[in-house]
Amino acid sequence: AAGTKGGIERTFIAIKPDGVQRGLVAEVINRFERKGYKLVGIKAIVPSKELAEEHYGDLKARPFYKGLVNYMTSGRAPVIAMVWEGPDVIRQGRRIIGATNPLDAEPGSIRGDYTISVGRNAIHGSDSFESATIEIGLWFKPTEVFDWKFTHEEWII
Ligand code: 3AN
Repeated sequence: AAGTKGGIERTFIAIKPDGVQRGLVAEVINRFERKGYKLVGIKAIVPSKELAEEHYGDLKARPFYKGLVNYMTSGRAPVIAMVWEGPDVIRQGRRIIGATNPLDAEPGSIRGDYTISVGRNAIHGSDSFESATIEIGLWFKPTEVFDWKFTHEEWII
């Protein structure tokens, strides 16, 4: 399950091939981890055309759709697909990432700090509870997402 709406949520965050090529993997993980969110799933994957098309299904009519799918599936670099968990992580994740167009993204956000092009904006984050649920199910098998506790949630035995 993607989590409970309004409480502990899960969201799908993906470092796209340009973000991987830019060497931003550790930087992205650090920003979510230092905030206090929990990494419950992670893998490198070159998505199939089917997966990329389904993931971006709502953008099918847009002129950049075909180029977007080609770039996600090119294999020039993999996508780093992640599931992050924690309070309000869907909305907070979007804030950490910044606006879709990097030229509108606030300094301090990932896109605001590292990117300049809307077509190469380094990272994806689910924009709602509904899309988080769908996207986690698309990119991850249930056995690839883990329940675990921080030491501050549970004593070490
Ligand atoms: P977000 O990624 O912030 O949720 P969406 O869902 O509107 O934004 O767009 C998905 C992806 O499509 C963007 N991350 C970007 O890579 C690409 N994209 C969006 N708008 C454009 C555009 N005008 N030109 C090229 N690519 C775009």
